[in-house]
Amino acid sequence: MSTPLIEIPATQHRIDMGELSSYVGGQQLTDIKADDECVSLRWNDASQGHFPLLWLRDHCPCIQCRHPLTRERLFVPLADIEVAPQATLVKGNLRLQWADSHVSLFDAVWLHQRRPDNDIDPVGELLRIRRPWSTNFVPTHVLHADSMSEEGERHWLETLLRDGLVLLDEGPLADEEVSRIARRIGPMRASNFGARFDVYSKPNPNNAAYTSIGLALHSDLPNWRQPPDIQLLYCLQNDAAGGESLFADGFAVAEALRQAAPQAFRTLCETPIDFRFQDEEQDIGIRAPVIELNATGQLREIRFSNWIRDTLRLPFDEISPWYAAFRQFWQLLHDPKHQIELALVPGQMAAFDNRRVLHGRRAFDPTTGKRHLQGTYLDIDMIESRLRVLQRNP
Ligand SMILES: O=C(O)CCC(=O)C(=O)O
Ligand SMILES: [Fe+2]
Ligand SMILES: [Zn+2]
Repeated sequence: MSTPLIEIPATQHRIDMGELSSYVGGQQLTDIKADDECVSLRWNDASQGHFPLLWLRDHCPCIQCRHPLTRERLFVPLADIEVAPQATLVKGNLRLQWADSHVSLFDAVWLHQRRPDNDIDPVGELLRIRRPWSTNFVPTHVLHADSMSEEGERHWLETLLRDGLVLLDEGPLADEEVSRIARRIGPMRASNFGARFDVYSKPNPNNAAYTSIGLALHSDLPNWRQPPDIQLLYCLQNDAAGGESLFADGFAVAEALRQAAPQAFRTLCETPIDFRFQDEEQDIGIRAPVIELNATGQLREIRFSNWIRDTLRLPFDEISPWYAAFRQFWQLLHDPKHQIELALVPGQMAAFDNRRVLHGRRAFDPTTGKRHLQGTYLDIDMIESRLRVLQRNP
């Protein structure tokens, strides 16, 4: 893991304390040059950086430019800066005195990490590393007890981002443990099923999950504009016959579809369809494609749930091709080469990326025993946030 980004508050703190020595073990500045466009810096590891004047002025960490308590920016960069500041080295760090005599002190390591064209954000990097499942993918298991240490927590969250699925093993058989795990990371993302939901067969179900029927691979809440990013499913009881869990990497399978049947792939990307949930109190719907790409053609999200697909409202000529494309994607997803199956044991929790990895379960027989899962959702922002916080003390 690379060095975490040091933050403005840390810089500010050291500057306030008059400690302008560089971050322990970090780079120091050796050469500085300022003109009326930019400040050019060289560090003792021979790296260089060029910083436009307005960028530096905008990032001044002093307490007039950043709120001393909230650390948020106060300075507003509206006027261009066209006069070279006086630049001096102070114990390997940078001091700038601007034409209006405002003084900015910058930490050498802070600048090094943020030099233009060399932008790194270790957690951002991590998010870009999504490793598609191979055909013999086996999910990583982390012991619940290990996930309680900072290192173990980092490991399971990083695995979750990388693989889109991770299992926590041997947790307590305790009501609400899923909520405690979630809250360590961030607020639970509520939906029309509540912030924390129980999955067992209920007398008057408003959702297929609350019956004992099998659930084909699906994503949760594709009928929402912003479906939940991360789902946690914690097993408390599972001794009914059946009820095995199913998972497939929707992104890996969509890529396989793109290769094998490009026209079907395009149809699923380019055809918005309706998803809708209705019960006594709610009617939540959205029109969106099954496969969504970003501006550069990379996969952004899969929306897939056959039971909350609404009426297929398409022009006559598009209906048959859409069903054909859907069928091809369905068959690939449920191909044993892509779909994995496992039986959750009590005390075990699956965490998965609901917008990438599809989940399902085999039917179970409620007359043979009890099956009870507790679930909740989290925003991926909270996973990233937690990882950044954990990285502050590597
Ligand atoms: O019963 C299960 O294993 C999964 C239920 C489900 O799909 C859900 O709670 O979202
Ligand atoms: Fe589900
Ligand atoms: Zn300032």
